[in-house]
Amino acid sequence: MIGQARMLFALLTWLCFAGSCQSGDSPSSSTIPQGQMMQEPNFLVKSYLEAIEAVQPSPDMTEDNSNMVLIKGGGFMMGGDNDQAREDELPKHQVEIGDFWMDKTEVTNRDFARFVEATGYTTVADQQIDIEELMKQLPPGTPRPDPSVLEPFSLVFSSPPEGREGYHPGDWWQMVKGANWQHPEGPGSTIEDRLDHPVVHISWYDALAYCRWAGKRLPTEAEWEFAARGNTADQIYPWGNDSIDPGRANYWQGDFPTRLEDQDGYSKTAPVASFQPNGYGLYDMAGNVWEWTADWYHFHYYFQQGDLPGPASNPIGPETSYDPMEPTVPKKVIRGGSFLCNDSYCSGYRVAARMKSSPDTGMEHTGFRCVRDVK
Ligand SMILES: [Ca+2]
Ligand SMILES: [Ca+2]
Repeated sequence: MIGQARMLFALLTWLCFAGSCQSGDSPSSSTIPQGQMMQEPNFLVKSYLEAIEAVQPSPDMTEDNSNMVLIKGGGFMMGGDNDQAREDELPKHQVEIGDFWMDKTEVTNRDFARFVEATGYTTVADQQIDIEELMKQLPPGTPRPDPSVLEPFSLVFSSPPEGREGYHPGDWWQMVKGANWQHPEGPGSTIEDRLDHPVVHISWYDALAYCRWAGKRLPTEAEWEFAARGNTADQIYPWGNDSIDPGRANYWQGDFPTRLEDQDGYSKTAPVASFQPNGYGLYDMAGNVWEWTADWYHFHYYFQQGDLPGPASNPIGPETSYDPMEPTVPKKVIRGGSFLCNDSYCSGYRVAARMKSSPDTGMEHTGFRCVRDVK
């Protein structure tokens, strides 16, 4: 199964490498705000954008701020606060943010089920790739892939055996056919007892579609960090500078990725708002699931921002994406860490910590929350 999935990845990566989803800077769709979409999407991305366009905003949702917090804007220093800061979190630089509303919690399975029921939306992880369309995109003579390669799948965490050195993400991410938001661990698993948990296996496009239905949008990376800081300055976590402990957030205790001690009571997702909120009343800004932001990820973005003569005002991220670890794959920024983070591995629950993921990728530890402009 892994080999088949890798073949599919190779095909899709070729599409990107051939220029169909990387390079350029003009938006291809009114759905995607300026700066958030690259030109000439491939046939898969076009279909995702069309599905978003087809979503009609819900009149009930667009007037409802009941699960949201009004964040009063201001200036802040964006970027790493301690010696765990990685190169892409530096330099720390001035940013000014306007007022906005933000969801108090990550979007839950219950929320997402309402959206799917109202709109009939199908997530990326649920979709079968059209082999005829795929073949049209590939160079003449490309061998026709086995149809089983194109069956829907998503990435599910599984601890590798203990006792080895040098684990790699490929050792703990399994490509599971039939894994999606309704079946987080694959066929046979269910969300029936997890309706108040964050929805997972959500691609960036799926998150955008939900936000559109709710009359909201995804936060920019700067808005997300401003909100996570909870009206404090230069502190490492949403709660301040005290080290993380199992009473603070849903994260990984033990040795990642092989030994989970589970002191916080949750081996995977927790119900949203199971831990104390930050100073703005926002829950799970550290841990539980990673959260999509609107912005492209670029390794050097903060260097550019640090060179500006004054504060960046409501920045919307770079116009292109660059991850030196996978230079041919455009990625969006995700924030806040997940139930898989601990200090020895990613410390993603720091308010300044940045991570990235391909916008068409659903994973078991990634969800989102939305924001809304102040009228
Ligand atoms: Ca946990
Ligand atoms: Ca979170």
